[in-house]
Amino acid sequence: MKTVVVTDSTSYIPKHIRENLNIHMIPLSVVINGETYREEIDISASDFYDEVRNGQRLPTTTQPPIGEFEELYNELSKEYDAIISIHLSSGISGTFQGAVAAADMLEGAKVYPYDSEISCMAQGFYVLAAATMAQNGKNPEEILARLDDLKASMRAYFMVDDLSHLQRGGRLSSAQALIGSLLNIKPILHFVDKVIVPFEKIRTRKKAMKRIEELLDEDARKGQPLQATIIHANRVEEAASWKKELSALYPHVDFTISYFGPVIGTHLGEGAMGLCWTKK
Ligand code: MYR
Repeated sequence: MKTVVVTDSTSYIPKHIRENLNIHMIPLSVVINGETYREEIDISASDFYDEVRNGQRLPTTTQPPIGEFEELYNELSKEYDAIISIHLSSGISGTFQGAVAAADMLEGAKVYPYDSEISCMAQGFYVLAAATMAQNGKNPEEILARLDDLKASMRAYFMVDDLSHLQRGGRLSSAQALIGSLLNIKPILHFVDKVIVPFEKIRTRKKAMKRIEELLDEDARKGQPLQATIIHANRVEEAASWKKELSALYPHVDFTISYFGPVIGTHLGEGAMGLCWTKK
């Protein structure tokens, strides 16, 4: 049984890693001043933040057309028996539904669409695990079981500098009144049942980061080896210094730095910062 892994651009896995692990990527796009850019292909994260910082019109995002899934699945079905297709949460994008629709139409290989129920490098952890297992000849059932196992211990908390991006894009699942009460503070956000909800109201960015550290501490102190990623929206230095601090405190946690690319950055805004972890 030959298995291959597909994901979308919002897992933000660097190209050389995708190539090494034979991960196929379908891009979502951002629309800036009427121009459509496929992220990770036509526009980089830093160019995106530069472009929109001074732009007149705010960007929007689009999911990949179903035809792109069909085309890629058809191509892969010539060589592989099974395709595991891992996508950002179906509660925030129609991308997963696109994968499901294209999978239903495919003849030949069997497609297993997998709803990560999250996005960014947290989703990337699933993709990397699945691709490594596929390369080692594991079958789809074993791979999906491992993904569910990782999902059970996945934690992801993030904060934004300016909540109006999430509000404008309609991706914050809360009553309007609650959103109003959050606008002048730095709430910690997380995913519950595939959608983004406030986790705790915190007044300042520094306190929010400390609180996220406490949440990591609760899991890290159990001693189990963890993999963690700091995700930033154009805050390279702040992310690096947070990583240094956390790595010294938790030597048994494997920390990496990742980023909120153009599509997710459209909804979170520049300056967003997050920390995700799961068992290894
Ligand atoms: C689309 O147009 O289909 C894409 C919509 C993307 C919405 C993104 C909302 C923010 C997600 C934050 C992820 C944080 C992960 C740790």
